[in-house]
Amino acid sequence: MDSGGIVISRRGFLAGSAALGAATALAGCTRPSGRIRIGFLVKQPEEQWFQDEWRFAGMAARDKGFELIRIGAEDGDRVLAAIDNLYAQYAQGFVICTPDPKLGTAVRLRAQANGLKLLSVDDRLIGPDGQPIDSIPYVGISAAAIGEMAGREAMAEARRRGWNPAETGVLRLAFDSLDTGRERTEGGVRAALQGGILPAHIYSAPQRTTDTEGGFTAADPVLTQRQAIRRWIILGMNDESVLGGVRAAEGLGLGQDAVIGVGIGGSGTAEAEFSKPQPTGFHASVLLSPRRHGYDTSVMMYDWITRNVPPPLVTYTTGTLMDRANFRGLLRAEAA
Ligand code: FCA
Repeated sequence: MDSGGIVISRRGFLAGSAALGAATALAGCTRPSGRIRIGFLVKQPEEQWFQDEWRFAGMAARDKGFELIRIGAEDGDRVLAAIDNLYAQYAQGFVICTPDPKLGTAVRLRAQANGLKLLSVDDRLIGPDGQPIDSIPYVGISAAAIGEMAGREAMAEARRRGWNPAETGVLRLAFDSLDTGRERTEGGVRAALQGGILPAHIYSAPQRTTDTEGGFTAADPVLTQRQAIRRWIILGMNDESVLGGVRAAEGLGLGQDAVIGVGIGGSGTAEAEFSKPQPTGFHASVLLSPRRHGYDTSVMMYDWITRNVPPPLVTYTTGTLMDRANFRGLLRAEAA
């Protein structure tokens, strides 16, 4: 790990190289402006959830008067380069949803070497032993409870439709390398089993990516192989994954009346689906709070930097069931 002396000489080096372009821009350790700068790194900047997190972080920046530096970092190299960059831009801390939890130690060391405070959101950073790094504050969803909520709603809808659980299959779009992903879908499966689905009718489809394409590509071969099952519940770690499964089912002739997909997220992906004039197999979602994950995390970081109040080590957030009937009201309330 870098010593304090090395950190100072890094600042001197950076100031020196910047001075080639702008002689007076940076001088030693003084900041070009007195404003607080906070980075917000996300793993999938094109996903609606992360756009929403950034939007709410931007509101916090406006309310508190700090500068927000938004960075999309889709792999480890970019994360580490981004942390160096934040240092070069005189940021004092950052919030991160990592592209890979296994970067935990590297991210922690790089933040420390650059004197940056670090808070992780959504996906928890893990250490070499595979366990969460407890010393890094984390804000994430109550994954198991929210997954169970999705599974319970799917079973309730199956009952409303008069489906026989013994003839219903559950497609679990699985991204088990991510703890929050595994806990969500395992929770969903638990609720399905409690509702009478046969253990032999739980089919896991491993995803390579957690976007709609990843969900589609994982679901398609499993549904193709199991054409004897004509009624499906589709669960996954987020709306995009479940939507991919729903689209794959449609491609095999399994439409709204044969599919009950319940996602997790509730942002633009679910909203677009619920806004269609005809219902699809994407039945419901659990609405998460991008305000709590974007606004509140940024304010926690701001308070840590300006008042030396460290965030709680772990914060779990809840979700609300959202469907075609209530989505407009719920989204209005979240945006207010
Ligand atoms: C993870 C998922 C996102 C979102 C977030 C809360 O990062 O990849 O889709 O569900 O947790």
